[in-house]
Amino acid sequence: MPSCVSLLDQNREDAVARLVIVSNRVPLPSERGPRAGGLAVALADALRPGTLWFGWSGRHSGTVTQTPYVQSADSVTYATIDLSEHEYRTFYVHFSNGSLWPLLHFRLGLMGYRGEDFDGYLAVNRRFADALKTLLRPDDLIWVHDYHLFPLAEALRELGVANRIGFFLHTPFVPPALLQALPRADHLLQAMCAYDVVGFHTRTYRQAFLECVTEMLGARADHDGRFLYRGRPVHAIVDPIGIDPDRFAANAEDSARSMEVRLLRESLPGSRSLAIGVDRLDYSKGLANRFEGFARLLATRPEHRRQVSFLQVAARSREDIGDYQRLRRELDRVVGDINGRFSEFDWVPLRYMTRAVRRTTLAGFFRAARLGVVTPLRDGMNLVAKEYIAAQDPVDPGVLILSRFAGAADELTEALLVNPYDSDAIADAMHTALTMQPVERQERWRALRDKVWQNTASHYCEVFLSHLAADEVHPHSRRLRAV
Ligand code: ADQ
Repeated sequence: MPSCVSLLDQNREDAVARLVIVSNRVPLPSERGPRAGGLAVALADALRPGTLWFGWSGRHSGTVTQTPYVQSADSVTYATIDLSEHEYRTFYVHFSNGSLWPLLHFRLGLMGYRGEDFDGYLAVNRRFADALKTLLRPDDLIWVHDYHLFPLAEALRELGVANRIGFFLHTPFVPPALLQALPRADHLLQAMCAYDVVGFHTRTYRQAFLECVTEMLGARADHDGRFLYRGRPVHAIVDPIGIDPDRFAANAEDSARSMEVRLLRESLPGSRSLAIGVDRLDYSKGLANRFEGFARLLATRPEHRRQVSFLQVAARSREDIGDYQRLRRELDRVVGDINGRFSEFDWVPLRYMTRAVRRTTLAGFFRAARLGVVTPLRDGMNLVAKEYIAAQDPVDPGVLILSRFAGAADELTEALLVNPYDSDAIADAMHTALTMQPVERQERWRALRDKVWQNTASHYCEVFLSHLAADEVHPHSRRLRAV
């Protein structure tokens, strides 16, 4: 499979186009330790030498400078800027994570909105554009990631940047009835039309975007997701993200011999099975509902008591945000209730850790688990589902329980699909998984394995960049109805 960079070489006749990745947070090489976050993980798998990665450093303070701070590692250049305290609050805490994140996960009840935060969001996008422009070359291909940066292309275009700019949304996209609940949503939607390519994980999200574009902006797309807005062609594509399954599978096999995995196995005496959940600590991940489902299993099918232990690894995230602090307190309470109710002196049903774990160790944990429980209430894709499949032992694979509201459910149809709001359904799926015969486990796993090895991180990258590099003079653009 060609790397991102070699692919760019093939598609550009003139010169080697440099790839410029822009995301809110930049995973700086100087930051050690495990990362919990799908974007960082997926792009790290696909990153190649020569790339420039630009974004926020993660620092926020009273004094900020406009000149990006530049560092390099493994032939990749990382350029970052700091945010002021005010920018951090308005752009990151309030608008990106207090308005857009809940909205895009269908949680209108959690969506806050203040005009000053929206203004702060636009201002930071303009500042990103100003700083990035100083680093750009005319033939760079610019690939922007996620909801923090919807207006970045518009800000770059205002500065005269004519490069090809693509955008990929890692969350779901919502239909017009929901999007319109956000004040000034039409401004955001118009800004998205300043990109040349706009990518989504699933057909459903792309369809929702195109419906918004039609209903709110009056533009009509062709069957391939192409439309014209104010004279500019835009191409909405479907490009499901994946992982590097070979590497993850190798990690899982290696780490099966590690101290951590040995200790984990030793903590499961006799025939006791392990169920595992691994998530960022986020209300979209449905952790309380998942734990209720496990409690229903223990309550309604007592034969599983002492026979299964649930390990939940929930890396703390966005701790400055009130909704996340409340979630943490709620989960502490739910876990305490369940363990108080069902524990025996030599068995604790639910083990709950709120920190990140090294990826290699996680891979070994996944391999040791008979059940992978991935039940978000909404999720753009969910890479943990794919990692769990990649980590399994082909001879004795475990069973994936997957929310039908994760983007991954579109592909991974041989998993046990559940409604994550239904604790009885989760309990039933756990029972089915715990009693499933090896032949059925193998059949399901083989089908899932093929899919995980098909849509990998490099394939995702290759598809997106081939559209970004090659769409330029697509014949369809000329036939589209102008708006
Ligand atoms: P996330 O919401 O961060 O990503 P996800 O896709 O599950 O969700 O990726 C999480 C990544 O972080 C996985 O690689 C996982 O192994 C790792 N991780 C999670 N918890 C961890 C822990 N405790 N310790 C160590 N590592 C941990 C967003 C969207 C998703 C979308 C991705 C990629 O919300 O829907 O799949 O981007 O597009």
